[in-house]
Amino acid sequence: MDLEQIASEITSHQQSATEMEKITLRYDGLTVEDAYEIQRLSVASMIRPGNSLVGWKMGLTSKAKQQSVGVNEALYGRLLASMELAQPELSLKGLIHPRVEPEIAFVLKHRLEGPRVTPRDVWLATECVMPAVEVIDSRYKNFSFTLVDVVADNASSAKFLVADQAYSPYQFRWDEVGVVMKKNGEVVQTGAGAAVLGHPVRSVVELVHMLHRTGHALEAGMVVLTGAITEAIHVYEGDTVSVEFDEMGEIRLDVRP
Ligand code: OOG
Ligand code: MG
Repeated sequence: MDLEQIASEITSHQQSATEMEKITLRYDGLTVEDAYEIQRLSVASMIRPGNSLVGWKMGLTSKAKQQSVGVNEALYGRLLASMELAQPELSLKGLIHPRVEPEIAFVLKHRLEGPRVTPRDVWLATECVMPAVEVIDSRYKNFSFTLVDVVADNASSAKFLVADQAYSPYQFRWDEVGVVMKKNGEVVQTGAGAAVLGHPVRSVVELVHMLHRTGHALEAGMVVLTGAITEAIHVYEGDTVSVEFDEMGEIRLDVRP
């Protein structure tokens, strides 16, 4: 199978914001390893000066998310500089059917790599922890996919926004941090950090282990989105989403045409 060919097909759908059929309907026998290679090739083709790899995201680390998409395994994706929102405004240009989800982000000060990293290693390597929201946007019709499809599509990565304020890793119990997501003033989702593999630090541990299998590592300065705490909600033009993180204020996102 020509993984390069599949990767360039997916890249073009990501760049033109057009839906596609699941690749698993058209290519038989693709493995999860193939899918990660497709993801690597596709994202590599978008890297250029000014659009570097700035971090990684974990996904499907909570039961709520796994159930809503019908995939029972965690996965990871790559974050490029161009995905980071500079302002709390989301333009629908370049997106298909975006959804917003609350996340906790880790920012690293040291490299992390290897098959036996522990939460302790993660704390030693973490500069700060920050509230964040991710905007996901599957390129597949109806946001419907298998694990192989979604991994190849860079884990539905589209945009992300990290809060202005950073916190010491030790300032809060990140598993006990409560989150309330509102859309146009109405509560639409609630959750707590523990929804993410029991504790968001576990998500970073798992990411390092998964990356090790393909010889990758987390570099100093990188951001890690640890995975949605609640289900993701669809957003449309004119919506305002606010996510309140206990004792850390809120992140607001205005959805524009
Ligand atoms: C896959 C990406 C999931 C998360 O935080 O769980 C994800 C999807 O739901 O489209 O980003
Ligand atoms: Mg996410």
